[in-house]
Amino acid sequence: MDLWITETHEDFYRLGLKIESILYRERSQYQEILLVQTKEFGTVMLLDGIFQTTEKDEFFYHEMIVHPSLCAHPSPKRVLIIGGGDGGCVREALKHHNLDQIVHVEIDEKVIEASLKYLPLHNPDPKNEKVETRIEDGIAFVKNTKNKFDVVIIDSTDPIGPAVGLFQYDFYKSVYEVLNDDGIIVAQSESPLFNKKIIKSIHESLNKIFPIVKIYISPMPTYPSGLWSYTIASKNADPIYPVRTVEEPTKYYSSDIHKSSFILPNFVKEIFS
Ligand code: AG3
Repeated sequence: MDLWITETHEDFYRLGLKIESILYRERSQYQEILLVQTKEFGTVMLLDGIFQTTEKDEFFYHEMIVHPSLCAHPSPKRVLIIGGGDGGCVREALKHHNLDQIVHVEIDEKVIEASLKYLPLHNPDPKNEKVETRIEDGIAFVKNTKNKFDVVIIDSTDPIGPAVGLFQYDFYKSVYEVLNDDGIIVAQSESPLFNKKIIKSIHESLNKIFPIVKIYISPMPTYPSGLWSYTIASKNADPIYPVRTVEEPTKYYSSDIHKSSFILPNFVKEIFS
């Protein structure tokens, strides 16, 4: 008998992977956490039935949400990562050796626990002393912290439930306040084919706050439509230009990919017209 795990997008699109076993299934205070073993995609994590990460294709997403901001910033030292309890963004950020500190704020402790156990690829060095992990609501954290950051990375789930606030003006405004003068924020911003309204609204909110707002794209096979977007806003440097490189190997990101990911097909440009 074949067993498949699927994510259904609205009522017209379904993504599925054949599974070999269920590794972990638990309802936390916030969501249903499911980790499954698949044949081709390795370990896969879903939250409330939505694909979050797979061992096979996570590098597209994690490299592309992390490196453009860090390579466009002239000298990033302190990074804040909100969400991303699987650890993939932290792993990529640690490839920038000149960072002094990475503060990782995740609301759901159970996601971190399950990922440390079943997704070691995402968490090669969970004890790294540069990383401070906090189990906390990211929105409350940016509102209350006295610390400043050079880059803020929002690795959120889709804008449903507790993540809704991470897509709103008030939150971006608080992020602006915690960013230093050259600060850059980047957020995963959903599918350019299926989520035009969300992308437009993120862009409009950030545009009211930051002088420079851009969108870039990359493939992402296990997210709806297979094409993903990231919205990046900067206080100073134009994020389309890499001014630094990553100190460790990457599978998708390079300086050329950085530049090319900001070159948009017409149907994406039209979202903003
Ligand atoms: N963050 C979730 C991206 C959104 C995926 N959406 C979807 N499949 N409908 C991913 C967490 C990875 N660190």
